[in-house]
Amino acid sequence: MGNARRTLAASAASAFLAIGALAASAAPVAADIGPGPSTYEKKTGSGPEACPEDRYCLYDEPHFNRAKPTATIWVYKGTQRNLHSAESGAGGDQAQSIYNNTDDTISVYRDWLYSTTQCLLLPPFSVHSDLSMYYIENAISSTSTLPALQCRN
Ligand SMILES: [Ca+2]
Repeated sequence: MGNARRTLAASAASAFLAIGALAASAAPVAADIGPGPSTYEKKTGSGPEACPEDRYCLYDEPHFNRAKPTATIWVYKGTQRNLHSAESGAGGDQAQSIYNNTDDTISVYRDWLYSTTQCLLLPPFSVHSDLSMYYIENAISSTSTLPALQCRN
């Protein structure tokens, strides 16, 4: 009898712990302390106005595809560790201009996984209309919004 009651109490306690763990994992903790979800979409168009609010955009051509309005725009949110991957829309080594239409600072890197061989900083709501000025045209391979991964050069 005593044993049965103890077993019951123990399983009740572990059930309580399981519910507690479930509740903790469902809470939106990552949104508060982390970078938030990373997303991408691909479109065609030209001009900074083609870049949606709260996104940063990599344009296939200089000056935001001005001379070629049917060219691609890669539209990103958050950190992209490898722009060459399918999850990032295979936007690596393509961009010739960028518009940061977010209130975050964006770092763009020549190599994937935020390698610091060459890194270019985009403050909130800033542009680089011709990346050849920095010799990084058609060469960007990762991006980050994380302060810990910001450009150090
Ligand atoms: Ca290009």
